[in-house]
Amino acid sequence: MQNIQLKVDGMSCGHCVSSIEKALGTIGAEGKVDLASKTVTVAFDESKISLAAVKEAIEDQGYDIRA
Ligand SMILES: [Cu+2]
Repeated sequence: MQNIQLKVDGMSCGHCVSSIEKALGTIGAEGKVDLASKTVTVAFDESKISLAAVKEAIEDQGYDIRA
């Protein structure tokens, strides 16, 4: 398991939290959103899921990844 933290712009409420966490769950990753620090912590198996796919899942929901 790989654990990464991404800075994500545009998250503001519980809906954002659930849509991002759900989108990550859909690709088999486990996401945890922290609104206060605007970060998403993602745990995923890098042998099955690429970092690009993780980022894409978040961006597809309409959010911008800063780092
Ligand atoms: Cu929201």
